[in-house]
Amino acid sequence: MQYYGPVNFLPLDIHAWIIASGHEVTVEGAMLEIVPQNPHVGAIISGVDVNTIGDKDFAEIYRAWLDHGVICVRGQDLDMPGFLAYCRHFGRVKPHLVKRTRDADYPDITVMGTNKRKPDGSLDKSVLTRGVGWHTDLPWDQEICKATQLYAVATPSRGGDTLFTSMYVAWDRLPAALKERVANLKAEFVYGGRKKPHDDFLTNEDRARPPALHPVMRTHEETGRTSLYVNPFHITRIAGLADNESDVLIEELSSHLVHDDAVYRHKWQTGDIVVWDNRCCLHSATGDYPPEEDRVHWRVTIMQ
Ligand SMILES: O=C(O)CCC(=O)C(=O)O
Ligand SMILES: [Fe+2]
Repeated sequence: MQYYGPVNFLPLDIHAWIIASGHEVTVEGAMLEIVPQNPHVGAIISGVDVNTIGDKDFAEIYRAWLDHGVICVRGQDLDMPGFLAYCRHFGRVKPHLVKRTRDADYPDITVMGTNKRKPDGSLDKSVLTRGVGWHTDLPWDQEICKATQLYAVATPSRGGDTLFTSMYVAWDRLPAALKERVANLKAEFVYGGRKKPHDDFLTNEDRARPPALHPVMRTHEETGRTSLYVNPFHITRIAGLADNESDVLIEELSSHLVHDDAVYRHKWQTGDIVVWDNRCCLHSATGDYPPEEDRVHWRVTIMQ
């Protein structure tokens, strides 16, 4: 059987029948299928090869990304130049502050999950737990980091998922008094925050960087929506408050960040490209995969 038209416009029962009957579906024209994973955050996209993507398909992907905050484009076969070319559709790429995990030939790409063993053979936990804990990427940079894009090169047999949540939801559900209190406040961020996890990824010079200051309530440059911009991982203090007051407010805000019904858990498949919007989403690696198995991603940072 051949069906000529977009798969996602098929009535559900016909679609199910085509899949169940094992008939090949030939589709001409728009082939993108966008399947939301949660009412607030996350969508999975299939039916596109990003190596040869045209403007129309990219515009649809970009729109879906703004709408869902996080999208996964499934089943991609990329080399590093191809991945970078696709990333540049989203914006300007910037090499990550952590130099020791940059790829030697393509320093705009960070390679995550390799070199898990120290010279003495013991496990380097900082590699396994990189990204564990709710955070946005690069809030410690003065420039706003628009997006992070990960390409799955190797996926473990179990564990190693990534969690995402919406900071639009966190803002919308914040008690009115708290909204009013933080509306004009700014937060200070440094790499690793107060607890300094993963500090050993940095050079001394990087450790000495001054904190970056960003508004706690932010308006998204493209969607116009309001979100909460704090994370317990990288924040050091709320500017202008006494230490104790700042700590209490950080704790209070942190307790309002994650709502279970607004969490998307991404289960990786090799060939997935996942891109998230750091302006309105938090993410956390789960880090719970067998350490003897490979979980490798190429990672690119995209600035506003
Ligand atoms: O490995 C992951 O699941 C996410 C790691 C992370 O936080 C990042 O790449 O920014
Ligand atoms: Fe991250």
